[in-house]
Amino acid sequence: MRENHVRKLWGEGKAALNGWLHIPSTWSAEVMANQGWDSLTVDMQHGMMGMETAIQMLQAVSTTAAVPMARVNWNTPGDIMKLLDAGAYGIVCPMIETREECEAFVGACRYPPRGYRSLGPTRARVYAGADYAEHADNTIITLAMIETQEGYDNRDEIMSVEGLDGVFIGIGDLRLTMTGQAGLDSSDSVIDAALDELLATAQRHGVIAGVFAAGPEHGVELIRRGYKIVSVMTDTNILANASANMVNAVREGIS
Ligand code: 3PY
Ligand code: MG
Repeated sequence: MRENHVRKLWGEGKAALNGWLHIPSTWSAEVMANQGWDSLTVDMQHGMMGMETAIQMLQAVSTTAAVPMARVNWNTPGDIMKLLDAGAYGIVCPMIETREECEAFVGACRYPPRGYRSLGPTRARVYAGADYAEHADNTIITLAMIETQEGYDNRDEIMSVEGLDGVFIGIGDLRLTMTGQAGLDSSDSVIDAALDELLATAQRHGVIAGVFAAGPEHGVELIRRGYKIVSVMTDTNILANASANMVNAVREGIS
């Protein structure tokens, strides 16, 4: 079975730089995939794509070495299994708040006897190899998002679920539920303390911790602190910022 490069990086003690795809386009996914990201996540929760476009974007990403991953829009086993069958090498599941929810998520990603995933890796075995079903449980990455006060309070129970590879912290939702404030503010001391505590809990349970960082400097800082999969901005933000900078540069030049 094709190796999961993100797992390889973790085995070497390194962090993966993960890009985040919101634009419903195989072309923008392919362009992003050619920029050196270790992995790319098709975000079906806040991205603009539906299932068929998401599957085609996974195909576009897998024309490169970037690891194709997906965030589902909720903890729904049918969608998780379809994305895995389509070749997603990792699933990020939002809003995990309890041990039971985490067990249901991880179980959907693992074949019996470890879980209850149905057998039928239609595209996955083309992308990964004929021995996919034999090795999938040890290759596919499961990342449960802790991003609410309740998830935070239940962090120990969530992180001790058998077969969970890691947690992924959604700073936006965590900040909203902890402080009532919207936005990813890297200087928020409540969230900064929570990020330290979540990382320490993950290290105690032997699972990795990932995070959606507020910006490049915050991403660097979190990787230095020990976060092992870090997303910085989305394809939409990157396009908007680069475009605005270019327009402003030309306008300033002619003013
Ligand atoms: C959050 O910040 O809440 C996320 O889910 C990142 O996309
Ligand atoms: Mg979120």
